[in-house]
Amino acid sequence: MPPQDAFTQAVAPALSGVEHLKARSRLLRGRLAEELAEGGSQVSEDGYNLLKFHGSYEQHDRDTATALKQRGLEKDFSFMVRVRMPGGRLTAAQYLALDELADRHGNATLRITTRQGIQFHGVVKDDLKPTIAAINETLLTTMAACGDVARNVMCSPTPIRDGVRARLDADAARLSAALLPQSRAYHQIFLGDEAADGSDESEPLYGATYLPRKFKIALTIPEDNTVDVLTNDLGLIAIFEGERLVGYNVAVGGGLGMTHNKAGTYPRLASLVGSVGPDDLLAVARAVIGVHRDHGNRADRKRARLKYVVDDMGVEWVRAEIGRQGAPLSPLLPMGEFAVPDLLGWHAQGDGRFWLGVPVAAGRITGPVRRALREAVARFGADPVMTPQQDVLLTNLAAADRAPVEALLRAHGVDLAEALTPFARWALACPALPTCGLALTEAERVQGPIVASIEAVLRRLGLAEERISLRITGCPNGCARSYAGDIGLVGRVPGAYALYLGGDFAGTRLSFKLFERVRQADLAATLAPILADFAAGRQEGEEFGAFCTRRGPAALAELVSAAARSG
Ligand code: SRM
Ligand code: SF4
Repeated sequence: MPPQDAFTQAVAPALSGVEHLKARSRLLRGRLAEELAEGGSQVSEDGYNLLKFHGSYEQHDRDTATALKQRGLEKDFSFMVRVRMPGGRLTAAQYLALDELADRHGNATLRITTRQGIQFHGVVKDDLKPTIAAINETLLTTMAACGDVARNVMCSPTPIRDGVRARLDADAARLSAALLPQSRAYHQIFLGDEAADGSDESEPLYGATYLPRKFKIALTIPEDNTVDVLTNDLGLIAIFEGERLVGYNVAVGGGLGMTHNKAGTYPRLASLVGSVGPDDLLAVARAVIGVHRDHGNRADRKRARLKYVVDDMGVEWVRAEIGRQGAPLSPLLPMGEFAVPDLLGWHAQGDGRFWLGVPVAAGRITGPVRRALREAVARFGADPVMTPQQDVLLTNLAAADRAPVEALLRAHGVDLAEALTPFARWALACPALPTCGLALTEAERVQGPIVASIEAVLRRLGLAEERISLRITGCPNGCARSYAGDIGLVGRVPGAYALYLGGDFAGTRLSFKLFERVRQADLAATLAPILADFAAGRQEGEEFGAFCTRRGPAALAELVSAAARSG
């Protein structure tokens, strides 16, 4: 934190409770070790907030909460545990270990996250330490997977074996390692390192109160914006000439979370502010983190993300401040347009081996899909990569393995990419109910029926092969990046969604809200006249999001009203 004089201290708004907690936590320790050793199924509020920094959230099963309360019983508490794994990469052995852990301590599912992580749900309090210790034994960590720090670093998942991807992978791993907190609290609390008592520790980058809020980084190349780079606090776009890295274009201040009816909270795409050279990656990441650390709002957590600093202080100021923080920016490097490749199905890696992209509905690896993936990874040694589209790529497969891998997946009844319409392939949904404490509506559990109802309209209109992205979230926080796709459904009240349209497939334009509340049962009928107008009146090569933006909200709303009047 910058030094504060008496005047700024007197007029500065009160720090939020979480700021006080971090300050007195002895670098993320608090009473967590004691609380985890005590009985019961929950942790205290302080414990809840500190646990996030170690990669876990206390949750309860919202399906059973009311019935349990009526019977005078405690809610069904458990913990979500999130694995930090830059670029979504796992070895076959790591995947199998995580899969086994899902049975031993979780709810027998693995959940691929929209940031290429893996989550366990349903871990009871007594199992939290053994779960985290077991994850560490696989050489993965949950440290800083959540909390007011730099989270899992996203990276282009495309497993092409060339110098470009090798450099990106190495950069993502380097960034992730360099930005971990230095506190050994995690080792003391979860890994039994008694010597790590904090007496000789400091946090040179974050400081004792860490960041005002979460901080997200994605690294990619323009040809692969599957990571939605501009929705991150810091987007790094590597520019190559052939396989020679020229430098990184730097985008700051992306973020999607907002609160219904809270003015001054909104989604924002990151602003491109300049570039740095090939050796300045860590310096620029530390500098942008420094801007957030020193200037982010520590009084109101709903306005604490870096995006609000960028808007409140202005892009020019932020650019200069990044320089003052140690990473002077050069002008932007020329770059091509963003594109989003389709990674599902079979692809050559470029080294004589192949990957198979397997669709996983809403990222939930469960039932037959889970059994099939486990068997394919165990028998063929495929190293899995988690994608930002919540799918899994089975990589490093030999040509001779292609037919047996496919046969194995089919034998388990897994739908391969070609069995799905583009609409189903590109749909995302956040977990929402029953685990997410913030969910206002369902998301993951209604993805299937919502996709099916809109698919029927697309088929009728001859649009079944059209690439249109659908993103469903159970609240306005935007965990499935609902404001950055063609169609966004944002949970409003139980059974009803705000409808957003007009984002683009490449991730360069946010959508606009067309309707405040549409009942789930009415979604397909509401979209039908708009899709019909698109089918009839689109311009050459125009995508659905671009069409919606060109027509504008008033004209689209009128189409829906006219259809209602006539029908
Ligand atoms: Fe998220 C909070 C799940 C990606 C914005 N998010 C949550 C919590 C932890 C709920 C809570 O605070 O109690 C959710 C846990 C649900 C559960 O049962 O598991 C949750 N977020 C997820 C995941 C699992 C969704 C998914 O479908 O995969 C994603 C985990 C990513 C990871 O591996 O780290 C996830 N969350 C995102 C994204 C997308 C992204 O980063 O690419 C966003 C929008 C981008 C952004 O950060 O603005 C996102 N999550 C939020 C927010 C809003 C933050 C804000 O600035 O207002 C919250 C609420 C909060 O932080 O207070 C939130
Ligand atoms: Fe929960 Fe809302 Fe995020 Fe969905 S978008 S996981 S409901 S916080």
